[in-house]
Amino acid sequence: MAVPEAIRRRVEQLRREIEYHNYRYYVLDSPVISDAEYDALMAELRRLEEQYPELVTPDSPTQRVGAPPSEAFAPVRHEVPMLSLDNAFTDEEVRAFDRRVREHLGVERVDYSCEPKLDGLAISILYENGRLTRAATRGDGFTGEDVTANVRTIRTVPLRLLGAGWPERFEVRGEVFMPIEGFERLNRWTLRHGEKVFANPRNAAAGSLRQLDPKITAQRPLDFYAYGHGVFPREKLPDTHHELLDRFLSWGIPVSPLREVVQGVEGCLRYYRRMLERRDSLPYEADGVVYKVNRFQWQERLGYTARAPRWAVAHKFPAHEATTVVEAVEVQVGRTGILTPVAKLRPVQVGGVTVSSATLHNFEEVKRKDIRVGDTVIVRRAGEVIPEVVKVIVEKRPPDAKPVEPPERCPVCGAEVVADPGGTLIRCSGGLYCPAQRKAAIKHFASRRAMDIQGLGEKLIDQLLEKGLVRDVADLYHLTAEQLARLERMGPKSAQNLIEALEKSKHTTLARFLYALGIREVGEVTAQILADRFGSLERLMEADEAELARIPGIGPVVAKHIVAFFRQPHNLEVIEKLRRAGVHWEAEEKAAAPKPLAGKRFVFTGTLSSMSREEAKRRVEDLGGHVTNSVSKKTDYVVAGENPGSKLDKAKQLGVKILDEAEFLALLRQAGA
Ligand code: D41
Repeated sequence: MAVPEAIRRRVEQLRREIEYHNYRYYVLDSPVISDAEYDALMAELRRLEEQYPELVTPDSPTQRVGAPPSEAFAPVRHEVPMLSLDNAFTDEEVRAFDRRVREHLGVERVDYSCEPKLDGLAISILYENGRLTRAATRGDGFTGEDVTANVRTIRTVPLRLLGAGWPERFEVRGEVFMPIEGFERLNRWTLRHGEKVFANPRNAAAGSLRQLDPKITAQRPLDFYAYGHGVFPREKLPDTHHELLDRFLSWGIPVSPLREVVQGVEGCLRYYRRMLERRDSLPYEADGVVYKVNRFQWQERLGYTARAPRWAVAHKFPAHEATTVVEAVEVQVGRTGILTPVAKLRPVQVGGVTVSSATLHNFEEVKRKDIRVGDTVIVRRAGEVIPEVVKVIVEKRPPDAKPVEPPERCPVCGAEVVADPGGTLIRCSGGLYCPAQRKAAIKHFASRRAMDIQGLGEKLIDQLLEKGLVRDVADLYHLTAEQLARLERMGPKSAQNLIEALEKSKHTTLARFLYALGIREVGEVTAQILADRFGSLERLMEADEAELARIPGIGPVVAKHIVAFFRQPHNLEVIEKLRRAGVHWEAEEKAAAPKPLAGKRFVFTGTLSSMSREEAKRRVEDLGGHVTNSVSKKTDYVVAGENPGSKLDKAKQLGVKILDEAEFLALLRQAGA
């Protein structure tokens, strides 16, 4: 059957596109599409070539393992080719892989060795008589580049092996990668020194390893995990992949601490789900997990296709990056007046979530990345952070793309825009006269951890401000059920509920009240420290900068903001109005009780067997401590119960003190609860 002309043309077009993207990625280190889009192009080409084998040519991108090596480093011919890995994107594809493996071997069940798939670059390291003698990149799988001098600078890669029993001559294969923290530090540095920032840790690792001056590589925070072998005498191999990795470790070669042997495909899929959950708290980027038939004998029976082993597959996580178009840039006014540019995007799926806007952080960032309206951009959503624009694909810029200028006046109230003393930020000078700031202030005041006014949402606040029913937070307490019932989407019942919620919120604590006021830099924990220290609002309002700055955990900047806040006549008026409306808190007796956990920040993860999460939270708070939801460098303790989640990983990563349930109970007892 003749191949339709349209198919012929499409195949040619796919090849040309893929070749171009290979060049952008491998030679220029500057891709213009995301990995997921590249994978999709390759998958389409492979599918068409499978359907019409007569179209396959030796120079098709599907017929080679990677990209050509570049000229700068001496070429190294791999004695054992460095194959690539097949990808699976769905559970179904993984099940099909497992089925093929079992049918080929004629067995019921296979044990797989699983490990995270690090997003770095593959290298092969040769050890001779226990010494590192050569290291090479993967290149096109057959010929790589000699990067020995650079790999020698990676501190975790042993130059001499430990222990005993290693073969006289063998190769370790693994991934060189850059941990996220080091990547961010590196980018802050390159930014300050006016150098090019790296789009992601993978590019940073590749760029660092391919430095012509190893002194530069030595300053880069590179790390390495081994995941396999190249040259290796058959008779010295253990029975399984997992045992080989254990041996590597005993010789001082780092391997992933998350590697695991599982039974059958269901074990693989469970491993995948666990790793996907932990993905965001890992100290490095992982773009999936890899399953390998554990038994070497079985690996040998399965063998290889032209491209990849039949005994291994990479199960990819949803992509972190996608390309889309910037349709507009809006300016948001925050509670403290900071103007933040936000890109409105043509909606796109990123990592399993639809993304339609991305923060641009500040106008300096917009200028640095040269983001214009109409540009095609790569967006990225990693970890728990807000989506970001990584870079512009300048090649796709339409002629009428519009540059983004920082506004000279606040887009909401028209007040003059002033530069923040820090430099990068700009701020609306309208203060509480700016409706946007007023709205944000009211929203903050009503929020759950502040005055906790249930039912007072953003839409309602909009209406109250528009109709002039509320100008400041104190006006909330003068609203009547009749006024509320007349608003859109409100009936007599919800109006009455809101009045009751307002009434209930009047009874609060000094810490919550201070937090609700929205003083700059005074978050929940600082508010608690102030409440504990001063016991009353009056005492706090009398304190001067020096006294405040002496308090542990406060500092001079916060002290300045507190004093400035209480000097504003408008703020004093609002506070007075709030108290007249009946806002009150437990007085000083309780504040005077001892607070042995004052200022300490706790995070809970997992289930406690002796008490509920609420109970634990209350007991910590009664002792002056504070409970937050996410782990940061400021966290003092992470309490881990049964089945802890990713917060535990994060705590380990940041070196935060971890308490098990018994230790937590001991701490409470010691503190006198
Ligand atoms: O973490 C990785 N990126 C990783 C890559 C891994 N954990 N295991 C891998 N295993 C292999 C085989 C099965 C061929 C030994 C790999 C790769 N290959 C690989 N990385 C780049 C190309 C191939």
